[in-house]
Amino acid sequence: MATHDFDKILIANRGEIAVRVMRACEDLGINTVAVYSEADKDSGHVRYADEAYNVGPARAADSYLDHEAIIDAAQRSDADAIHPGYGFLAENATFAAKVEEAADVVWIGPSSDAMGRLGEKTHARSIMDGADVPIVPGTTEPVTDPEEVSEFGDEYGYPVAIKAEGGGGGRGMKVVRDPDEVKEQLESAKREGEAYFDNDSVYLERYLENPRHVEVQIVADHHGNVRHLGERDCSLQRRHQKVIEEGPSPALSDELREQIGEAARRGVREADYTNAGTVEFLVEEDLDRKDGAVLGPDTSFYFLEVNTRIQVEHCVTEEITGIDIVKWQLRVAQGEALSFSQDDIEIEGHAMEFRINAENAAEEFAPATGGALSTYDPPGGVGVRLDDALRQGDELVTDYDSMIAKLIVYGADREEVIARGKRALAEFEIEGVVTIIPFHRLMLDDELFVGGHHTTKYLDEQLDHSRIADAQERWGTESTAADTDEEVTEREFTVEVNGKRFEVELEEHGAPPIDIDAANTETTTRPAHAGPDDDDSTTAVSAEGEEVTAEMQGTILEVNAEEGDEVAAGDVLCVLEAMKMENDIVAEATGTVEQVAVGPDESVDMGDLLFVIG
Ligand code: MV4
Repeated sequence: MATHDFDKILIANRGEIAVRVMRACEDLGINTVAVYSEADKDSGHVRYADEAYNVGPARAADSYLDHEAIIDAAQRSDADAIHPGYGFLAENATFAAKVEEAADVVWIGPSSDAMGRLGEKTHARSIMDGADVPIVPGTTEPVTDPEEVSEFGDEYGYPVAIKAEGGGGGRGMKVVRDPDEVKEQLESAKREGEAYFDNDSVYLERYLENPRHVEVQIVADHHGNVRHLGERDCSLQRRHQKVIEEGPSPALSDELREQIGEAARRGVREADYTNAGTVEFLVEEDLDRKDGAVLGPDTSFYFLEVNTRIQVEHCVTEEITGIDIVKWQLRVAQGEALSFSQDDIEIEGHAMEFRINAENAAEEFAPATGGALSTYDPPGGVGVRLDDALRQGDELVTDYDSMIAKLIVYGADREEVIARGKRALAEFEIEGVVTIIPFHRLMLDDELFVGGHHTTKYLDEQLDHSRIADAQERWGTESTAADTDEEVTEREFTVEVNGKRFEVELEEHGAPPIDIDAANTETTTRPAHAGPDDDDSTTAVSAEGEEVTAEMQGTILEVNAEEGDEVAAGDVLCVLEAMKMENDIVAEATGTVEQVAVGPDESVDMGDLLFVIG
C-alpha cells in the first residue's frame, strides 16, 4: 500500500461527527472541506471547515447521499481523501468503490470488498465461523421453505430468529415463538427484506431472550497489524437506538473480556479488514447475577455483525484508551503502520456517552419539530467531553436525525462516572429545544442501570415509562405540546414510493386528525432516518393505550395473535395492507391479548378497533 500525505480531506457528513473528524485533521495539519445541503447552510460543520461546498437541497437523497455530488465536490476542492463519518454513505460499498476508482481521491475506511463481504450477514457469519468466532447457532445459508424453519426449530428449540440477509441495526428480524407461526413469519421476513433491503434472502438463528449488546473496537492497518481497543457495552437501547454507551462493560469478567476481544481480532483478520470497525456480539446475561458479580469465562457470547465504519460511540473507547481512533483512520488510509502493539493498549478508568437527542422522552421520544437554541451552555470540568457542532442561537435542523450532541464523561471507575455524569447533565443548560437530558438523569438514578444489570430489553419492556414523564416534569426545560391545551396526535406509518418503503411520522397539532387518504397525496416522503444516524431503528405502528386501533383504512392481511396470547413490545399482532404497503401492527408493550376484533381479509377504517391488550 503506497503511503500518502493528505493535504486536504473532504468530510462527507454533517453535525457533530463532521466536526469531530475535522478536529483530527486539524491535529494533523490537514485542511478540511465540508459539504452541506441547503438545510445546513448555517450549520456548525460549515463554520468549522476551511472550505465548504453545497451539494444539494435538504433532502438527503439529493445531497449527502448523492454519490456524484460528493465526489464532484472532492474533485473541485482538490481533496486528497474522503472521510464518510457514520450513517449516510459510510457503509455504502458502491460509493466506496466509486471513490476507490476515482484516481485522485482516497477512501478513508475499509475496502469496498471488505464492506461487501461483511454486509451480507450469512457471508459474515461464515467468515467468523472460519475464524473460530462463536456465531449464534443457526444457518450460514439462506432458507426459503417453512419446512427448513420447522426442522431448525425442532432441532434447536423455539424461539427462532428469522433475519434478513441485508438487514442490520434494528431492522429485518422476526421472532418465531411457536411452530404455528413459521409460515407467516417467514413470509413476512422475506417481504420485509425485499421492501427494506431489496433482498428477500433470510437466514435463521436461535433467538436469545436476554442478551447484552457488547461491541469491540478494532483498528487494522495495511501491514497486517490488527488491534482491538477493548469493548463498549451498548445494552441500553430503545427500539434498537442506542441511548447510553459505556466502556468497559460492567458485566464482563476480565477473562470473558479477553475472549471477546481476541475473537473480534481473529474475525476481522479473517475478513481481511482494514481501518476502523466494530464487531458486535450478543452476550447471554445471567438474570440471577448478584450486584458486583460479573459474567465468567464460561458465559456464552456470539457474533452479531460488523459495523464497517466509525461509530457514534467511538469516543468512549478514546477516553479509556487515550487513543485517537479517527487520527488512526487517517494515518491508516495514508498507508502508515499502527505504532502500538496489542500489549501496549491499556484500558484505564471508565467512560459513558450520553446521546443528546432533540426528542421528548416523555412523548415516546418524539423528535423536536423545530426551535432555536435560545440557551446552549454545555458542562465542563475534569472528565467532561462534549462533541457537537452547535452554538447558542443556532436554529435546530430537523431534516436529519435528532442527535445534536454527545456528552462523554470519563472517571477512574464507573461510580465516579455516574457521579460526574449527574453533575455534568445538571450543568448542561439547553433552552428552546426539548432534549432527552431528563431521561439521562433518570437513568443515573435507576437501580437496574446503576447496578449494570440492564439488558437490551430493559427500555422497551421493563422500565416504567411514567418515571420518564416524572423526570421530564422535574428536569425538563421546554414546554411541550402536551403542556399546552393543544391536542397533539402522533401517527407513524409506512408508505411505499416507487417500490421503496419509508417510515413517515406525523404530528397533528390542534387540527382534527388528518384524513390518511388525503395525506397520501400530500405527504412528502423522504427516506426514514435520513440523517447520519449510525443505527437503524424500527418503527412500530402506534397503539393507543391498551386499545390497538387501525391507523389507516386498509385490509387485514394476516392476524398473528389470538385471545389469551402473551405478547411483548414489538410483537406483530397483525399485518394491515394499506396504500399498497404491508404495515406491521405491533404491540407497544408487554401484555395479554384480551380481544381480537378482526380477522384475515377484513376491511378496516382508520380508528377501527383491532385488538385489546390487557
Ligand atoms: C438477536 C437477538 C437475540 N437473538 N439475534 C437486533 C437488531 C439486530 N442488530 C440484531 N438484533 C438482535 N438479534 C438473536 N439470535 C436480539 C436482538 C436485539 C438486540 C440486539 C442488540 C441490541 C439491541 C437489541 C434489541 C432487540 C433485539
